[in-house]
Amino acid sequence: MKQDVSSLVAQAREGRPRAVARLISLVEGASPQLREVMAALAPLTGNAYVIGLTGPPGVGKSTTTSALVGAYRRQGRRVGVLAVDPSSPFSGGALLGDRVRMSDHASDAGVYIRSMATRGHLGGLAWAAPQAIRVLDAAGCDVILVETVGVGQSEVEIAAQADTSVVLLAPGMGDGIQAAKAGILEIGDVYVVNKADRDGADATARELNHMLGLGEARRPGDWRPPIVRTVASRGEGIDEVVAALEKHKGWMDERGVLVDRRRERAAKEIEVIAVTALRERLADVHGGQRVRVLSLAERVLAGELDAYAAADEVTRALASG
Ligand SMILES: Nc1nc2c(ncn2[C@@H]2O[C@H](COP(=O)(O)OP(=O)(O)OP(=O)(O)O)[C@@H](O)[C@H]2O)c(=O)[nH]1
Ligand SMILES: [Mg+2]
Repeated sequence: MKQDVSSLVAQAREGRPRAVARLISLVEGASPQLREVMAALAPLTGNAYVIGLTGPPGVGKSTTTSALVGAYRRQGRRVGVLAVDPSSPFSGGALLGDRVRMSDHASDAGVYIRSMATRGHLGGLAWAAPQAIRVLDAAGCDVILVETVGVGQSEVEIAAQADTSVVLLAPGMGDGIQAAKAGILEIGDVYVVNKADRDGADATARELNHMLGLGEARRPGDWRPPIVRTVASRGEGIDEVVAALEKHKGWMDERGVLVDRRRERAAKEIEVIAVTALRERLADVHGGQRVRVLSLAERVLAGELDAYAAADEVTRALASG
């Protein structure tokens, strides 16, 4: 259904949850109106502080997110929550539990909560998440918390879209080595050892501290990710997490890192969109490009042309429209 984008955007600006929901649906479903939506949102974005939370299943991300929402609401800030599940083709289902954990905030007009799954076609969630973040940003959220389930490559990619990445671990999850394998030791700006009420939290924090130190070649003034212990289910340590986030934000502002990160992210986003568009043109079975590729393939098979030279012809043709 065609929607009046400018009126939706105006309503989202006023904080109307239904307008925000519609805009995110347009984004998630890769609607043909996406371009119009993004063009309308562009001048309204760039104000929100985006915090990513990632970590193994069940570690306490949603509980921590919910506690952080409470902390930021007490500061009077408007908060957006985006729960993304790269492994699920369905929006909602797997995240039902999160809704329950977030239900404390369900009636708060200063909080907007949304879950997303891998629906949109182009580049999946890694591509859709930043657009949804923009919607929440334009809608006036001061802080946006992005919870990503799991610690695989796509989660790491989504985490990279945050201004500050929080990596959560809990005792007894075979921590260190697994964390290193998943690449999350590179992306954390703040580490949280949750479930500190359980045995082994100290050992986990020690191991993490050791592993973080191993790759260390820091210069004076570089950021050293702090490790914060929490019992999220009781709200313990949450103020310390907020303090660590503020400190990281301050450090980024001071050193120009925030601007650098955002520029880098925008550059990646442009690349993904451009490459996706090119790939679609290349794969268009009815169009000339497919025919061209097949005829080049014949010549490669016949030994008349090497694959690199053939690829050069394709990129030249795509570039010239
Ligand atoms: N003992 C203890 N349990 C906790 C703590 N924090 C969360 N839990 C419990 O751990 C379970 C999982 O918490 P969630 O917040 O749903 O974890 P999650 O990381 O969001 O889980 P997924 O989204 O499924 O990956 C729930 O039963 C929580 O109540 C804690 O600090 N201590
Ligand atoms: Mg969760």
